[in-house]
Amino acid sequence: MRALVVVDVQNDFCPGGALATERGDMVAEGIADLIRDPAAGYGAIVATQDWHIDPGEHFSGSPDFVDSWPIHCVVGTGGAELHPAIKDEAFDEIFRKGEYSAAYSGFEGHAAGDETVTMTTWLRFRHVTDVDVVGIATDHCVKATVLDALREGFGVRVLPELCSPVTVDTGEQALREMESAGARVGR
Ligand code: VGL
Ligand code: ZN
Repeated sequence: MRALVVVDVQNDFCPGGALATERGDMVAEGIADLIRDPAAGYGAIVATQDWHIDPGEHFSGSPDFVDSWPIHCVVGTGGAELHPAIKDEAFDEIFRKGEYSAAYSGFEGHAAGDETVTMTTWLRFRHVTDVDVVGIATDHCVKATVLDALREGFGVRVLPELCSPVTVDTGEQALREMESAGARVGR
């Protein structure tokens, strides 16, 4: 059984947002098409949200855009909401991460519907063996989520046309890292 994992497709990571990535809107529209495609054949479709309250040094007034960032995805703000193209989709679950410290991987999060449930537990309970990972940012949260999924023993594909990087170079580098770790890049 294969699941689709939609990583951090939130307004702050899209054009007009606090930490915008160039391809954000395109990727959101493409993911919406995939979710609505009955031929895609996913047994489950989940999303993650970067979900900050007071994440310490993850926020900085002088960010380096590697380990520190402008204020983004603050709980209760529009920037933390899912992109309009996907916000009304019926995700089977949403996993939120990063309340009080940086958390790049969706596997560090917990289910919106039950704080005690992690993504690993949730996916295994539903007999998910394989995941397709898409979303934002290729070079940060997508990469971290893919690497954790591999460590947890899932078969992993990352769909690069449905991912948006912070920078093109670090995005390409991240895809190579995911591939060397055992992910398939593309279908
Ligand atoms: C992310 C930077 C800071 C991400 C989250 O979702 O890739 N990037 N927080
Ligand atoms: Zn963040």
